[in-house]
Amino acid sequence: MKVEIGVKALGANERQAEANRRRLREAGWVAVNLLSSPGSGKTSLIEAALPRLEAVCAVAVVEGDVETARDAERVAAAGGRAVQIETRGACHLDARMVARALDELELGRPASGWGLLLVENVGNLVCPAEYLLGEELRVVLLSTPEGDDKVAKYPEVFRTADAVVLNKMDLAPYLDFRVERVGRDLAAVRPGVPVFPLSARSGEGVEAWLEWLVRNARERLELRKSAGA
Ligand SMILES: Nc1nc2c(ncn2[C@@H]2O[C@H](COP(=O)(O)OP(=O)(O)OP(=O)(O)O)[C@@H](O)[C@H]2O)c(=O)[nH]1
Ligand SMILES: [Mg+2]
Repeated sequence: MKVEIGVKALGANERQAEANRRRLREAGWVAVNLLSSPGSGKTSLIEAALPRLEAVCAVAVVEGDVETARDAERVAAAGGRAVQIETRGACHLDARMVARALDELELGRPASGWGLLLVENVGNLVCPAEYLLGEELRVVLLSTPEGDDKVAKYPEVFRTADAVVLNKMDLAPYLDFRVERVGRDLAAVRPGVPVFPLSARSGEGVEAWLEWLVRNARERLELRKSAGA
């Protein structure tokens, strides 16, 4: 019985996620789900990316946290447009929460032709993996202080990643984080996934990730347009 209820809830979430995706696509927006443990640097990466992205397309941000609007405030202070979802205990965002955030954002068709919606999930390497939000792309972050064994220990979230960011590379000289070990573990759970070592703090490596993000987001949008989906 428990299992059935769980399957039903996930089914309802998938339908809402598909509705979110359609709604976004019709307005010319592509959503990117950013997932990681608490403190890996999701908000820092958004802050670093904002000025560069805004030169290319429209950008809006949905912030997910258990409590506080601090991340949305950080994004707003960096000049971004952001809404905060407080899950009040839930360890992940779901598609309904994102639908409400979309109501609040009232995203219209951007003057630049298209827009990127960056969705920062609740910091957690397990629960968010199962819940589609309406995203076209998933980016999973892992930061050097967390250790290089996390892909092997928490494979599920990495199995769904379109790209993996290795953040806080500026700290790597002080830690025993082996990029090769992460690469080996990723080859087992998500062969071929692109990996971007970078530092949101220094900015080193951020450009390469942004180039990938913009190219892939545009491709997804074009693909769906031509498929009429
Ligand atoms: N040295 C270093 N510190 C970083 C880097 N990126 C983020 N930090 C620091 O790591 C801490 C957490 O960063 P956040 O961006 O808040 O992390 P987050 O993933 O958004 O955290 P939650 O929203 O709580 O899940 C902050 O003190 C950042 O300044 C980096 O590239 N290098
Ligand atoms: Mg954050």
